[in-house]
Amino acid sequence: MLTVWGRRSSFNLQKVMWLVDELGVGHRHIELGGRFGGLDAPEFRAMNPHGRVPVIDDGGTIVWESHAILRYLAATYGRGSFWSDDAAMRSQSDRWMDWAQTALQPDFLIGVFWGFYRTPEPQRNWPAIKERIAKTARRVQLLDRWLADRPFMLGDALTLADIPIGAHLYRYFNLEIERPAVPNVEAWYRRLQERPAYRAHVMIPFGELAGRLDP
Ligand SMILES: N[C@@H](CCC(=O)N[C@@H](CS)C(=O)NCC(=O)O)C(=O)O
Repeated sequence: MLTVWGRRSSFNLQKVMWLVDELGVGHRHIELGGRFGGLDAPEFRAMNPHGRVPVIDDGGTIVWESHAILRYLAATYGRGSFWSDDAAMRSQSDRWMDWAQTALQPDFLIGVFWGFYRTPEPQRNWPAIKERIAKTARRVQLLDRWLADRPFMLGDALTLADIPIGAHLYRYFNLEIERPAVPNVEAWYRRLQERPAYRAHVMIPFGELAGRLDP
């Protein structure tokens, strides 16, 4: 039996739960971290020395780091759909997953979501926030060009390439910030919202995180 630990409000947990649901893997989910605590418990630290969520235990195989978990789940339960044995094919998802974590995430999730939404108003650094909003806009415009002739990131079907970027969209489109017109990204976001797994695990209202710099 697969067990997944992490609070439902965690962006990194949401990606994992979205894929678990897309794959239809039976599982048990345990809320942990944030107001649920438990990150410093010795038994949790024994699984993840960093004390962070998400973590999975799949019949004794323990994995932490959300993208490592996505790849493990895809390779184990999604061969032929979310996982290819061909390295060149896999690299197509890999590059967008890595781009999401190393480029989009610092600009949007850290710079805008944390810098603006999660920071109490008196502490906000507006020049830095504005710069990150503008950088995020340029990244989303690049996505808009990429998505001009494909319904999902790699073509006709949802793949791992959609998950980390797609998980950002709910927050991006629900913050009170300036956004450029990005019709192709908006159409992709609508397609993701048609998926029950996306609605169940990514479209989680995040009001409890407003103005809170603690996890
Ligand atoms: N790079 C890690 C980041 C893990 C991480 O920072 N998780 C956050 C939640 S999104 C966390 O555990 N925060 C502490 C808490 O929830 O109490 C990953 O992708 O899994």
